[in-house]
Amino acid sequence: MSDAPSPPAGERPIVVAANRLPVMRTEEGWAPSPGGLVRALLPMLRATGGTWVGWTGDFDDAAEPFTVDDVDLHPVPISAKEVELYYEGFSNDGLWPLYHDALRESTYDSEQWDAYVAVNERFAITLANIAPPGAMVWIHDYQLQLVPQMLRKQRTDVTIGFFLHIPFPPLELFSRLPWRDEVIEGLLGCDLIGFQRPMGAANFISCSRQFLDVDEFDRVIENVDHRTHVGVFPISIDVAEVEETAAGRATRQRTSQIRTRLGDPEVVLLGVDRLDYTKGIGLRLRAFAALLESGELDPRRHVLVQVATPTREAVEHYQDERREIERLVGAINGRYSSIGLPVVHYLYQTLPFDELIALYRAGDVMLVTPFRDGMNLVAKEYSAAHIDGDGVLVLSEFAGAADELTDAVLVNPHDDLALQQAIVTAVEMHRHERRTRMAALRDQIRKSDVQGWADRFLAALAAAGGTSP
Ligand code: ADQ
Repeated sequence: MSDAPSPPAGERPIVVAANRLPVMRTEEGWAPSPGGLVRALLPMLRATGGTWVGWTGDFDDAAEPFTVDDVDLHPVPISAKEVELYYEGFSNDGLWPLYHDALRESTYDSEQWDAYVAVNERFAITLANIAPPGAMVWIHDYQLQLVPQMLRKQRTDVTIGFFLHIPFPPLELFSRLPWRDEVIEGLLGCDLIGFQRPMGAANFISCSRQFLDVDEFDRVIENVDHRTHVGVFPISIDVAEVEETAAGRATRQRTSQIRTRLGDPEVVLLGVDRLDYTKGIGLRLRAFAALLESGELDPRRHVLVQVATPTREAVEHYQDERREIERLVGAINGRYSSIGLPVVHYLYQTLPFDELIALYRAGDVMLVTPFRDGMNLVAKEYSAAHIDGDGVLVLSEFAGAADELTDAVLVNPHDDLALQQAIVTAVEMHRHERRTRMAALRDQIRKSDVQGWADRFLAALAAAGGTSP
């Protein structure tokens, strides 16, 4: 415990906590994981001498702190049993479906909850032990919602921020959670909580009022002796990195090679998602099949590439979803493909970043049709990759990205006829309209990249710290 005075904001050390450390094992040792979040936060940690706290991904890994690219990493050990109960169980089979419109039934299990509490406590203890005096601690996502209050009880000198990457559900759904009071109380240990959309912030405020009877005015919650600011910070991507990769010669060559391998179709439709039931992959396949059946799409002119990243394979809802998607792909190909020319190209794989960007460039129409999504970075990456100024984005209204990307073809994915119509609109869109819309999408994305997002969050966090009575 430290009572040392806080250094001024801007010079304050930052400690990030997330379920996973931002690194992966390679043959040469540890390397930074791909992704905009890691690229945005690592330079900041390097500059402030900060630390990232998280799990290495190996069971029971009680490794000593280590350094990658001059950033200090502090492992939190998690056992195989805890991964099953805290991560696959409570986080991904309890909270994940509940926070995504209860699209699947949640498991509420007290043994899983106990593991969630235990792992959150371990993170809080680690943070309390290592955070320098007056540090800003930035905790990420639904796996760690209890950490803020647990940490505040041990360290009053640090400023605590939390960002929820997924939606926060409405009161009617959140009320189902047997440990709803504990989760709200956990989060109210923060000085600042950030959400992707205004809706998430509003839902959290109404749940806090309902279950903890707190006062709130102008997105500031008063809870006994502490003030929590609530804000909206839509996350973004590393625009420059996507644009540079998209402009590279290797990418251009790969893009034209991909189109040739697909049989030089007139229109390449594309889907890129983790294989998650929230992403609406099945829905999209059914809409594509219906349009082939009605003749509005032609298998010789229109092909669909669907990349589905393996994810959470130990969770039953994910196994069911994979079976259903693979059954649909098989059925569509069986009916509409010809020898050597499948109409759906399905990859159940994690791809290198360059390959993903080449695919984005090869896609004339990008289908992003989640039932519910915190933001959806694929929609932003696709638009940023289209440096040629062409391409059409079909985007679900239920993705956070729809608040900003209003020049996409927006669609309610629950309405199957509307989804089919949106696909036809995208495929038939006149070149002039395509280019106008894509220019507007790209302007919008350039205005707020992931570095700006992190800067805005940290500035708001610094301002929120010390405002409690
Ligand atoms: P996710 O649900 O994982 O993220 P998304 O925002 O689309 O969804 O991010 C996926 C990332 O994985 C993208 O950067 C994409 O490039 C990458 N990716 C997808 N498929 C891939 C593949 N086959 N190979 C390699 N990379 C692949 C959660 C929330 C989102 C929120 C983000 C960030 O669910 O709503 O936008 O966090 O806050």
